[in-house]
Amino acid sequence: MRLVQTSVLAAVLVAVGSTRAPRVAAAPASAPPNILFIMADDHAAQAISAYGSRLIETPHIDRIAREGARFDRAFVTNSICAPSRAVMLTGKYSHKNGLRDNRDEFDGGQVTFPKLLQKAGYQTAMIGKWHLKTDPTGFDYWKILIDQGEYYRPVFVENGKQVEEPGYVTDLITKSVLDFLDQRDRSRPFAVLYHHKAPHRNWMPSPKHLDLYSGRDLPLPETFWDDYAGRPAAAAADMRVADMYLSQDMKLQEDVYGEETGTGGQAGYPAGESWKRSYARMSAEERAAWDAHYGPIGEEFRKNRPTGRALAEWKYQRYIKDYLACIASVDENVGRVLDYLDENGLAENTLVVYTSDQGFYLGEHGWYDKRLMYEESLSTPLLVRDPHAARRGRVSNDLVLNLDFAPTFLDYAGVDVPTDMQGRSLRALLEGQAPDDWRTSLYYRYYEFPHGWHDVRPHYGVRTRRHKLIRFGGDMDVWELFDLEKDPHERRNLYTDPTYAGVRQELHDRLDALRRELGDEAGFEDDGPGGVAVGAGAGWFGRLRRPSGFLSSHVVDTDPARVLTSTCSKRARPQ
Ligand SMILES: [Ca+2]
Repeated sequence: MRLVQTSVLAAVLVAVGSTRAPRVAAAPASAPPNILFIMADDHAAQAISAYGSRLIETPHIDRIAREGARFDRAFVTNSICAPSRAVMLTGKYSHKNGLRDNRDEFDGGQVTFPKLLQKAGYQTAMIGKWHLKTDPTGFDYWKILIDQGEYYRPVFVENGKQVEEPGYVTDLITKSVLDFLDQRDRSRPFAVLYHHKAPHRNWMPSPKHLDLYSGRDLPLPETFWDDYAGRPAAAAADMRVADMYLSQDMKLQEDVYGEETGTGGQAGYPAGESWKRSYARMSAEERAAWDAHYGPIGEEFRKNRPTGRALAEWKYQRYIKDYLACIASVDENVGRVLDYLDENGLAENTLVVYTSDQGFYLGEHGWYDKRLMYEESLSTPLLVRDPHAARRGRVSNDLVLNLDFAPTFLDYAGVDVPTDMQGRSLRALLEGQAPDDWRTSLYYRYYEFPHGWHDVRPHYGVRTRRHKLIRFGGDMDVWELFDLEKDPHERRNLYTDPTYAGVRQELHDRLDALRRELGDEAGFEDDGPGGVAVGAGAGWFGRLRRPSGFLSSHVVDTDPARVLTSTCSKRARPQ
């Protein structure tokens, strides 16, 4: 398997190298920097020690902050997987790039930063989680997981061909990145998108990290038992830790848990079946390690079966430990790649970015998942190491967005940023010179409703440095206003508080202005799948496209024999 895979990669690189005339000089002193864009999936800043995590040490990820810069106010424009990725690729909001929620397909015909880098002479690669349904475009080499991908024995699509690889996904994605770097065209700079699946639900750790948190419990977040008073959309969201599946999320076997004790985000989803498929992907050796770890947990659960609050808190411990153990693998693998850059003389001219596609709830407000415009999911970790920056360890408090990534990469590469990109390069901020006209507020919009999962109402809003105004739609019309300085956990909705009347008006004006400037004046009535045109899609993923009108497009199973039936199922996997 490994030999076959390596030879495919080598063939691709040789073919590409022989047909493309490099336009960028390779002289190290003045050459444009290489770009290593590392992204994890659902990795909250609360689980990075550079951000002061009280849950985990992430020494390798921290290195990027220590030797580069940390952004403390980095946010996304639409807090969900595929839309966030589309924003990063295009530098445009969801209503402009056409991918508003996970049901939409990415129009690969549009301008993206990898395409522009490739045109400027970069060798471009996309390795890991892609999740945009249509085939990647703008890459010399791509090797992506199908849909959400699997933690064990994942199936990749490598430049259009399926390859199943034994082992653990985070290690395998890293191995592919190192293979690419080893075999790259050394006459050109590279731009590698190194995108992990982890720590996405259902948080399956590597065998080597299963016991990382055994024998100790982690602190419950202050807002775990939030009553959602004054926030009906929060109360209606189906993403509570208390409702997680005992099978798919907690990894208990059916003979132990008997019946599920919560909706898990979608009542009636056959979580037990899904869990059996994930478990079956492991080798005998991997399964033995898993059984050794989860067997005693299941036995204890069977003996002292918790209920009510105790069950919710038990689920939180199970959830957070597995989530963090997945991050331990990500951190270790980021270290492998940083070491590779060092050992191969590449660190001195490689821009390294570490981020996530959005933040995540680690029990705050009683939740897991993302989507909402509240701080934990609106924000995202962002660490950037510019090897040429004058100062190390810089911390930025400027309001930055995932919208800014594409202009930033282009700026560093010396490529003109298209005028219709809506973000701004972060380069000046990284050099400690925030422009006077840097943004003081940001616009957010979430679309995915009704969807079948999580019941988060569509909403849009504005966040300034201190306040936030949100409007929820769908089957409700509710406004929320928060004072982030006095109420950082966003528990007091001040929208009707007379002392905030002036602030409320200012925020309304700001929101209206942003919607006008950004060209998004559509109301909630225009939401829904199929509302925007998509092109391309004629590639590998195009062949798997669902018939229109289905609730979800998520592939349940990556077994090629079953994949076509699975895409037509309404039973998407937990997302
Ligand atoms: Ca995600």
